[in-house]
Amino acid sequence: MRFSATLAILASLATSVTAHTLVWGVWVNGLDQGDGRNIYIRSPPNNNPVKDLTLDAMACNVNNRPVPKSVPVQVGDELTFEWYHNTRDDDIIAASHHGPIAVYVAPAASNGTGDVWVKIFEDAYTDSWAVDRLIIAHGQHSVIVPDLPAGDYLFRAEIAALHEADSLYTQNPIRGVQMYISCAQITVTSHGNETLPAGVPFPGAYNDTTPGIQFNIYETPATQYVPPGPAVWADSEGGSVALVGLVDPDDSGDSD
Ligand SMILES: *[C@@H]1O[C@H](CO)[C@@H](O)[C@H](O)[C@H]1NC(C)=O
Ligand SMILES: *[C@@H]1O[C@H](CO)[C@@H](O)[C@H](O)[C@H]1NC(C)=O
Ligand SMILES: *[C@@H]1O[C@H](CO)[C@@H](O)[C@H](O)[C@H]1NC(C)=O
Ligand SMILES: [Cu+2]
Repeated sequence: MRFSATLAILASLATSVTAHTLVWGVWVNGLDQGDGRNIYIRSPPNNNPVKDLTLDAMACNVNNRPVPKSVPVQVGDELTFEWYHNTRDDDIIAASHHGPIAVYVAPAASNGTGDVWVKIFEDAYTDSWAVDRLIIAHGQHSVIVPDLPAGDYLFRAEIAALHEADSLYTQNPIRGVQMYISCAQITVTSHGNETLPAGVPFPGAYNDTTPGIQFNIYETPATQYVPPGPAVWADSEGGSVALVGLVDPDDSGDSD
């Protein structure tokens, strides 16, 4: 047991340098919305994780600035994020990077600053880790657009990779949970009737003592894992970690 746990840790170390992930774009109701990088995704310059939980990058990664477009959706639409590793529709993320996936939403006017982030989706472990199923799903996971007032929003997808989360970054900066964060600019064009409640701040919502930040996936049963952050907003409409559409091979050769 101890021996295999050590092997697993070594394996995770061997792959952790390169096998990161980032978002290529989104789909709406199963329709590919095209390459979103630096267009409607506030893309970081590379696929590295955020590990210091106190950084501004906890909101929308390291390159949080307005990008030219915003993807129109209506309340009830299925909005799908598509992650990739180096090239679209590749191995997505290292298989070692087990962990939960969450989606938050905030008004775009906030720029992600303040108590604005409302959790609308969470999937941690159900028979397997959400990330394991993300790999099978070609990097795709979805939310149903909640009943929001018309307007501009940031939809923030978050993967917490736990392969080195037995340590805290503040105690050992070469280890610690790896946060993969991507903000998409989304415009809700229909007129919902709910009011978005107050949310949590990023940075701020997660710290070293937040449940789910320090966790040893090699020794503690995954069923005991509690993902970080607030409860999912009661008026959210759910989502899934599942394939919604196969990438057209003509569009998949693009690398970054
Ligand atoms: C948005 O927030 C980022 C930090 O996450 C900051 O660097 C940037 O200047 C802000 N932009 C605006 C327009 O407030
Ligand atoms: C909001 O309420 C109006 C009036 O009751 C209704 O027509 C509309 O369908 C509602 N919008 C949604 C998204 O439920
Ligand atoms: C850390 O986060 C938890 C919520 O997970 C919060 O209750 C606690 O006050 C935070 N601690 C600090 C020092 O901010
Ligand atoms: Cu990685």
